[in-house]
This record gives sequence, structure tokens and C-alpha cells, in this order.
Amino acid sequence: MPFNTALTRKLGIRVPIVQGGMQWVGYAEMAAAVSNAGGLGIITALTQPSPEDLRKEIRKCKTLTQSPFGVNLTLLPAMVPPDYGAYARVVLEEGIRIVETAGNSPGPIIKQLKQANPPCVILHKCTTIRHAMSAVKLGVDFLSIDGFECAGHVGETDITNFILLSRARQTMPVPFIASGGFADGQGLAAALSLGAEGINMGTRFMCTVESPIHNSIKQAIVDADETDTELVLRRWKNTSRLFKNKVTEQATKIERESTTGKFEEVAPYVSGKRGREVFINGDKDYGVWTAGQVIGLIHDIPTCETLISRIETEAIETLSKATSLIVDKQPEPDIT
Ligand code: FMN
Repeated sequence: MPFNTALTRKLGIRVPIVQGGMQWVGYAEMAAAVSNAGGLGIITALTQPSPEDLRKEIRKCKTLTQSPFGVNLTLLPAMVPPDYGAYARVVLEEGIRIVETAGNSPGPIIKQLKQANPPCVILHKCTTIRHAMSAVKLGVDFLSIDGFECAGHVGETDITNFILLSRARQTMPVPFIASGGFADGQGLAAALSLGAEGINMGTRFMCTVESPIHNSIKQAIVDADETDTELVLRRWKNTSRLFKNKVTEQATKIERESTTGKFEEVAPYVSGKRGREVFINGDKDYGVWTAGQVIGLIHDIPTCETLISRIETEAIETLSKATSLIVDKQPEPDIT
């Protein structure tokens, strides 16, 4: 039974589930598996070393799925920033018309993507209502509201989705999806109840058969519980939620104890290169890697097809059950 929300209609997908951009995970195989299962798969642009490599990855994805898929462009502060404009140009030249944007100052990129004919549908990630409002002014089509539970860049305000989603419903003039902490159909039903048009999942998709990371890391997620993440880099106002391991323990110790407060002291511990190695060598303590509190809800490694159909069924059952709680007449009390 297909869902009918603003998200499914706009993107032409069956189930209102987006696979969020994931550095070193969001390759063509991952995106295609999600899209083939009825959700929206997303290739992560910066996982590709150059815009031309992104072109190849997009072309590969087209051979793996006939269904719509998108590209994530994450704009993060860097000493030598990537040529975002060139990545965006490739996205447009390859006919991609769904883009997930995230990070700082997305104005110029959104403008470039919106000038295409037809213009791109933009899903923009925000962790605060203030940022969401700025994104609305830039003309985004959907806000992807990332609660404090989420994996990766949680922002600095620590507001969880229970508040953020309702604030978005109360104040946002554009539709939104819920991101952070979702793994099952009960979560999807809750997000829809709070006014979202669908959900975005990252960590849950890392832990699927098609996710291109070492099986030991998927097993580490299955074995973990919701307390096994750690917030790192708050001191530098770049807070990231990571899987708690030996390296995050060392990094947070330096963060607490450093007398200089120089980022250089912690930089070797939070290196993205070592994080990438973790996914290849399967050693969960080799470097830092991103995961959300939702690891506590993940107990298996299904295919994307199995996962998405299960979420679909659970959401339908949950929403029907909720409807059945409304009755014509107040029942007799259980306690006599
Ligand atoms: N979000 C981005 O916008 N850009 C990224 O490069 C990115 N990399 C991620 C890498 C990993 C391994 C994970 C788990 C998440 C990443 N995210 C990134 C965040 C996800 O797109 C998504 O917003 C987040 O995972 C939602 O929270 P959840 O993990 O609780 O589902």
C-alpha cells in the first residue's frame, strides 16, 4: 500500500524514507539499494575525490536502479574547501534533480541548483528553527529537521526531535521531514503524527547488507546500546555525535584538559582519513566514526528491501492501531 505524503508525491517514491548523505558510506550501491526498495537513496558527493569521480558514481547508480535517487552536498568549513560549484555542475549535467544540502552558507549552491531547468528539489538539513527559517528564504523545498539524537553534526543547541518537529510544524511554511533517531515503523508513524512528511535515516542504513562497510562495524552497531555515542568538538562549536570508542575517549580527554584550546591538539584524533579506514578494516577503535543514538534500536543487518518493507508494515499497523484507540463510547473502566 503506497504512502501519500508531500514527500512521496514530490520525489515519486513509494515509502516516505530518505537515506541521508553519509561520508564513506553513500556510494552508488547503497543509494541504489534504498531507491530499489522504494525509498530515496542518496549518493554523498564528497565521498568522491573529484567532481568527475562523482559523475562516474552517478552513472554507476543509474545502471543499478531505474528509481529516483539524489546527491548530498555537505558544505563544511575547511582550510582548502572542495570546489562545491563544480560538484553541483556535475549533478546538474547528469540530470539529477534531487539534492540534499547540509552545512554552512548553502545560499550560492542552492541558487545554482535552483537555476537549472527544471530546478532541483532541495532537501536542506537543519538542527535549529533559526537555520530552518534562513533555508526557507533560500527557496528550499523540504527541511530535513535533524534532532539532537542524530548522527554527526548535531549543532550546538541540543534540542531533541520531540520539540524540534513540533516547532517546525507550528512555524515552518514549507514541508519537512524528520531526521535523527529513526529505525522502525513506529518511529515513522510518530514522525507523521508530529507533522513530518517522512523520515531521514543514516545509522540504520549503515547497518544493512548493501551498506559498503566492514561487517564488524555493522556488528558493533548491533551490539551497542543508546548510550554508546559520544559528543566531540563542542569546545570548537563543531559538535559531532560519534560512536564511543578508544579514540573518542582520548579526544574528549584532550578537549576537557587542554590548556591551549588549540584545535591542532585534537585534530589527529578526529581525522576523517582514519575514520574511513575503520569502515574498510573493521577495527572499531582505529579512528572516529559517525553514529547516532539510534544504535540502541538496531538489532539486525537486513537488506534494504527487508528493512523498508518492515518499516512500511509497522508504520501502517501503528497508524491503524492509533485510529482504533478512538471509540464511539467511553468503555467501562477495567478496575471495579
Ligand atoms: N550528513 C551529511 O549531511 N553529510 C555527511 O557527509 C554525513 N555523513 C554521515 C556519515 C555517517 C556514517 C552517518 C551515520 C551519518 C552521516 N550524516 C551526514 C548524517 C546523516 O545524513 C543523517 O542526517 C543522520 O544519520 C540522521 O540521524 P540517524 O543516524 O539517527 O538516522
